Amino acid sequence: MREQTAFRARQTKLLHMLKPGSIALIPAGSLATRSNDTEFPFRQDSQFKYLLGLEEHDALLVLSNLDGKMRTILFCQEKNALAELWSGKRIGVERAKELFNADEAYPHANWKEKLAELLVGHKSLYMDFFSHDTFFTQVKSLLYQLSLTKKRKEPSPSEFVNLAPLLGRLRLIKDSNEIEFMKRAAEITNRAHRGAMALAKAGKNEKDINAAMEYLFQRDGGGNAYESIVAGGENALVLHYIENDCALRDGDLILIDAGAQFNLYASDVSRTFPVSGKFSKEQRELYQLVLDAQKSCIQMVGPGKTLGEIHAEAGKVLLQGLIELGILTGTLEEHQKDDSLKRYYPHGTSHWLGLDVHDNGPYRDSKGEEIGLAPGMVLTVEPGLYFQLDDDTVPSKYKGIGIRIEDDILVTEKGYENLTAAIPKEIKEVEEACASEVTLFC
Ligand SMILES: [Mn+2]
Repeated sequence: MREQTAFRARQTKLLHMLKPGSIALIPAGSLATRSNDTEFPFRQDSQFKYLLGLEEHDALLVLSNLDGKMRTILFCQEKNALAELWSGKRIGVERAKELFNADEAYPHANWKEKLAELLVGHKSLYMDFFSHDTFFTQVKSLLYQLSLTKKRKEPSPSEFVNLAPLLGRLRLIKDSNEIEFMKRAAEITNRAHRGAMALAKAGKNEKDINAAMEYLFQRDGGGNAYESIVAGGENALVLHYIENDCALRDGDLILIDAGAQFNLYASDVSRTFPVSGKFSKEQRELYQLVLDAQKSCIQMVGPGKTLGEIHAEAGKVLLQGLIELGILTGTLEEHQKDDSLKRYYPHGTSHWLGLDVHDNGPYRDSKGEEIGLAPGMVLTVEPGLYFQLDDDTVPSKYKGIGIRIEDDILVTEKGYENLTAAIPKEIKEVEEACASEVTLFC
């Protein structure tokens, strides 16, 4: 029940962000065709999910702020025995109204007629114009029809505002329910990464590890939050490698970027460990450097800090280490100026995390300034180093090595809480986890 209260609280917050005389439309996700008449498993739209816990497609949430009255109006599928026989239970209009404490609820089948009535009287319409194209086209046609009735006394929407930035701002700060879900996702991810460390060895394939992690994600939660990256050896040099089908070799590292979701809330974790269970000297040198950078960045997290400052810290530690290892010559300042690190570290250090693995929160405010961290925000910290095989600036002993270490960090009043701290990352812990046994089916 606590979660229902949270949905209502989020709707109210959003309603207060709308100009008086406004209506906001938030459609549920749609089914996506996989091939011919089969579909991908349904995944609820994140904006809709944030505002309402209904797990169904063919639904629409309407928020109205008119004449000082705030109303929540819900459209969803009607009960239908035959349809439910094929596709599963539906909550039904009456139960949904009650469960989600909506002011009004209507069958989704005739949403267009009812929405045309509801739109009248509102001056502004808020929706996410960059997704739900079909829905947008249908709404546009309703608005056009309404605009033709020029002699009607009440207005129809003639001002259109993008809803996504408003929801993005709200979604930046997680409430206690969301934090709880993200902690559950982190626990599942911990079990899966530990499983992967224990299972990986020469003779196994990336797909064995991928499938084992997928099983653990599904057993304990809601599957993966994104396509897992299980990259042995030089496959780690492809940042978004998802083929996951090569044999694992002794002497190689394996980079795994994989996270579970729980109640659609994502975790996003990378670990890199030796297939043999023991780091070589070169692997250890580079791994320790990435780990030092990651820990130094995490320690910075706290209210007021920015992702830019965190990224700069990662760059500083990595550059300093590369100079010490003799991979780079020259001074730290010179390399900071030339951005020479980009060659070995081409991605950012952090992104927002939440219902979307790259959560849709803004990174800059209306003045173009970087958003400062505040309690309740969740970000990743994921520095890495990647040494391409054909890069002649790299000593050959380091070529082909790719390392990334990533944790999920919650900003708190005093600093931070590392949600994924239980997943081994110190060299000793990682080697111990690699040497341990795992029982998958228990
Ligand atoms: Mn990430």
